[in-house]
Amino acid sequence: MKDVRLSDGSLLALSQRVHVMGIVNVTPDSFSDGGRFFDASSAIDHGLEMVEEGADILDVGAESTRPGASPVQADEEERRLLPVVSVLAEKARVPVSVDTTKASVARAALDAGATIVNDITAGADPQMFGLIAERRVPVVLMHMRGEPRTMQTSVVYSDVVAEVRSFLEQRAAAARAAGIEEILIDPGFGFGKLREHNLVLLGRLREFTTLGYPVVAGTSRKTFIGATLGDLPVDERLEGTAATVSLAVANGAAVVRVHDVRAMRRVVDMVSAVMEAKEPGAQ
Ligand code: HH2
Repeated sequence: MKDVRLSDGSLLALSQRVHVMGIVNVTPDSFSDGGRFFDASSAIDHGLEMVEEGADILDVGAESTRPGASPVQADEEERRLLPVVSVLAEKARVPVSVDTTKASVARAALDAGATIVNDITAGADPQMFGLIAERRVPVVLMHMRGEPRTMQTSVVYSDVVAEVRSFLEQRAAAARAAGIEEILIDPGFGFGKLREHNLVLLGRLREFTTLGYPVVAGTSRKTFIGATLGDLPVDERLEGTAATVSLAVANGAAVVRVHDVRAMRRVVDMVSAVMEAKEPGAQ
């Protein structure tokens, strides 16, 4: 696993350990922690607490992407994001990524101190790749079918792993052609995928690592977990999330994007220890 270089020359040491990306939602309608961290100071406190709990990256987002969510205007997104990004960038001791699909919002967040862009549309905004290349920051490219409002309505794949993989390969090539050097890829659990598609993607996550980019897995508290365990509500998906995070790490994920940092840090470290284990005395 190669490390990812940030624009200040520091590294995301993915070769050293699987990174836990803590989710900071500054949205009134987020699917999993809807509105709890909507005001800036609670979002900041929540982010700082996640660093204490072992987060390696904080991912700050202000537009809910849950199925059926409505889009947020750029000025509103910035109004929510920037106060949180600027304080966390100063105080958090870990890199802050901005979860946005808009280049103008990404630019403002980078100016406020974010050092990674997490784009669930993999650069659909025509200005996005140019901005990221110019600022020399890493990007997370995610696969999504359709757009959040409509994504669960037409979900047909003939081979979900091959199709998602080939999309990410193409977007990564486009990002490189635009001059972006540090790229992470993400199959986009829950984004335009049926429950079974998500399960297959998780079971075969290893196949994405052969593209040569670090793989990000964002399964935390998602609907396919609730559905698999008998319609469990979002606040009862911790064990299911732990199972998916374990499998993601066992199948080669370099970064897991999670809400429950304390618990998932332990899950990640436990699975990593097993994967690295050598018999005492063995060569
Ligand atoms: N999932 C969500 C948002 N951003 N980014 C990446 N790279 N991968 C993901 O799987 C991913 C993502 C949705 O989760 P959440 O942020 O909890 O909810 P909401 O979109 O309602 O804010």
